[in-house]
Amino acid sequence: MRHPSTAAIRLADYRPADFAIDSVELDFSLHPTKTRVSARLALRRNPAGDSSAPLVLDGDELMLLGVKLDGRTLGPGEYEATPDRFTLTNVPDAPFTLEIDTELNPSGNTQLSGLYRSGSAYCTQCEAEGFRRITYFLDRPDVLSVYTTRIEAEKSDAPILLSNGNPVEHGDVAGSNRHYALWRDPFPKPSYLFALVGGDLGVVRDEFTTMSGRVVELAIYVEHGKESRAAYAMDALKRSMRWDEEKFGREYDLDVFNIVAVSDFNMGAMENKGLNIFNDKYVLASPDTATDGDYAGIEGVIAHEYFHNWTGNRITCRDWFQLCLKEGLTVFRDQEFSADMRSRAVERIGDVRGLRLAQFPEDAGPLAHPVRPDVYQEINNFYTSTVYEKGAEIIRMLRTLIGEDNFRRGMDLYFERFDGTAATIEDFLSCFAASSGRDLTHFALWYSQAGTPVVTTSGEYDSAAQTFALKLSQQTPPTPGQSDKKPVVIPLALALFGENGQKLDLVSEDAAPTELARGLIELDSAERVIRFREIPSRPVVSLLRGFSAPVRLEQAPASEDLERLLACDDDPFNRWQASQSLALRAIFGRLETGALDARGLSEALRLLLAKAEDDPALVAQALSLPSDIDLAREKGRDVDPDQLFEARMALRAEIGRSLGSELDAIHARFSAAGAFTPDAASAGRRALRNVTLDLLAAGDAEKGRSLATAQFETAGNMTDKLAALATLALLGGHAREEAFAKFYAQYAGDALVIDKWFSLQAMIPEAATTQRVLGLMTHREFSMSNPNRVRALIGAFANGNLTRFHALDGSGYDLLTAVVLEVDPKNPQVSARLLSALRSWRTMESRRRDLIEARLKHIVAQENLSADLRDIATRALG
Ligand code: B3K
Ligand code: ZN
Repeated sequence: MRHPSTAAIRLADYRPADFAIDSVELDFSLHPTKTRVSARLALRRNPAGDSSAPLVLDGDELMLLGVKLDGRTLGPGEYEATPDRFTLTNVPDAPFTLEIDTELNPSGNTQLSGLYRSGSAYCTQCEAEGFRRITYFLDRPDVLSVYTTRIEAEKSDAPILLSNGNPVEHGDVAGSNRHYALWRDPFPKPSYLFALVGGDLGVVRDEFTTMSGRVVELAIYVEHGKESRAAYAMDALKRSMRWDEEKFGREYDLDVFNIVAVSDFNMGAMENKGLNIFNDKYVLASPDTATDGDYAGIEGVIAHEYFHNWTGNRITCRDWFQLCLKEGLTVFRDQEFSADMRSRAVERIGDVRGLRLAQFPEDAGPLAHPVRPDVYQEINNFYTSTVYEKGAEIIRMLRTLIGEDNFRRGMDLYFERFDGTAATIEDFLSCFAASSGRDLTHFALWYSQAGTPVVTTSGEYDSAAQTFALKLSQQTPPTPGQSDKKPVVIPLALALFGENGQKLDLVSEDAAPTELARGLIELDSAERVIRFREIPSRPVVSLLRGFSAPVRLEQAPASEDLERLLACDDDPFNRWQASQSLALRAIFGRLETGALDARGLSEALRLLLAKAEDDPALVAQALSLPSDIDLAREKGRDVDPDQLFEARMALRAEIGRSLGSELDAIHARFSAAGAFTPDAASAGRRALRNVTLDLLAAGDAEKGRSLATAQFETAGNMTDKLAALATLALLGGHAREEAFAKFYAQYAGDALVIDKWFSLQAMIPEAATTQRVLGLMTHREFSMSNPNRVRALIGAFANGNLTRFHALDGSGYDLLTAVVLEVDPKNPQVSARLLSALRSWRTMESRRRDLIEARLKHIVAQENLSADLRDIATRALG
């Protein structure tokens, strides 16, 4: 067990390392329980460091076998070594070599950090601080070294031996059943990008010719028998490589690019130089086993990890506070890639849905932190949607503010100036200040100030003067450690529409000509009023178009205005937003008055359905009503999930009933024909058909049951099959149980598909579900040691089933608490992540709040909690 660190790490305390490690030679002799690692480090004092400091290397649960300094074995008195630290006080002045031998037990490594086993394969995960679980090292991102890695293993056990960089040689070890492979990575890199894989794996190969004509050999390694499921990932990889050349001028730099899919992985994937290691969920897909969502996820994650080669690897982070330097930027890049590959509007809607679902609640609760935090206890807890998704929104705002050309020139400058270095947010911003000539000092506040700004707007029309005064104000609520907030720079994309839906020219003396010409208002103070002239009638305001800033918009447009926007706005994002705002209005209206008025929404959706062929995916998004999580977030306080659920179901049923015949027609007309293809257009048609099925079933359960059962039986792909099963899951009864049984019988043993089966059951909004989940925890395909299984069953229950998780008898909280405490000694990253399902507990109504508080206190009172879990539980209590 890792020792809970006591001291907080602060950005303000950063100082350069006292030593540089120019090269690292690693020699691994793989064995399930006794792997030997010899590390040979070429060290010298760092001129920027403290010239009298001892050499202190990081370790974590290490077992030292021996150490040599410049070839001489050191005696016990000449150094100090504990499992988590190696100290050498008498350091030579001249550059020196340290050889360190350690022994590891990969099979016993259940944290999945460092060198561990997934099935029979050996693999590594070193970000953020896993390399110190392999050997003693300056395990920090600003120590860049050139790595050479030799791996030796039993031939039959691990015929495949991979590491970073290019293959140098391989061969048999004379007089044994063993063989070896030698890899060399010429690009200096931090230790967190080190990777090694050994195992008996199947492979899919391809090649890519770069823009300068170099041929790169590509390979994706998967479990034997799953090779055909890697075809889509390979295709996505090649498209990513081409896109990065075309959009950012970035060419790949090694002779090979390898991807390995493993089934035990703490997160999605890892961008190790030249050897990406993936959760197999983000590699494996076939029409029978993967949904359209899975395909999109694979495309996005393959691209994300590939793009890290430049934004993360060639330019890395000076320290972990700068994590968003690589993550926010790379998310932005993968979002843009997906937008180019698919529908830009639908991609944007999906990204904003995700931001609001995960990041907004984080920013509004006790775990809120700036995109660049200034203090942490456990860095693993800062791989958050704030760092990733809000980090990406900052980049997007930057591009919006300075324009595409300046943005691209700023990126070019960034690569030119900082290639091969470990950089900071200041370094990054300086490039855009230079390319655009704009002072970005105020803009930089987005990185250091936490919380979601609230933008409040109101408008006043003066018919006599033909003017429209738009009043804008901003305010950011306090967050932990930051009570006083300053105004930030908010780019607000704006259009005004006239009576007949025509876009009005923006004429005003209160805004800069460029703001008016671009339809982009910059709100950088607490308040601003802009009086528009020559407005012939009261306009309809379309604000925050394309979601131009990660803010909450408080405005109270008349319902007719929203209906008009839904019909005529030329910004597809705001068309969709209007549908969601109307739905929220209907639901909250019902909560307040008991009556449901969904006429306006129904009529607007009816018009959309009539034009469904134009953009099925977008119409599907408009028909996807807000979830319970959306409602809880919008309510913000005294949340009672039962009430929200009831009102939401009432709206679904009403829409299903009133649009019955239109929905029926769409469901019939969009039925799948021909072979499955995963492209966005086909996926959009399936999405529309499946959301109509869901609404039809909400309006008429009997009809829904028969349509869903038929679709379940005949579906030719996983998207349609799973959508039918999800509909049946909500409808209940015998048909549901039969379908779950059939689904299991068909896919038993196919772990990624069985995860979907676990999740759907965990999300059934019925009282019996908690028992069902407890039962499934003993299912033979469930395992507390596999992160995907735990997330599929327990994560889905805690995050996707608000009524049952928040049951008033506390049974949902008890279930989560028990699982978190069971998982923690094995895998702290997973337990800490699971517990963050409780991060919005203060917004619950008082009875639930008390129940949760008691569980959090119970957790904090345990001895031997991991640092990860203790940090989350303590901060959650606040
Ligand atoms: N950089 C990794 C995340 C590592 C998480 C370590 N706890 C994956 C990614 O963002 O691409
Ligand atoms: Zn990343």
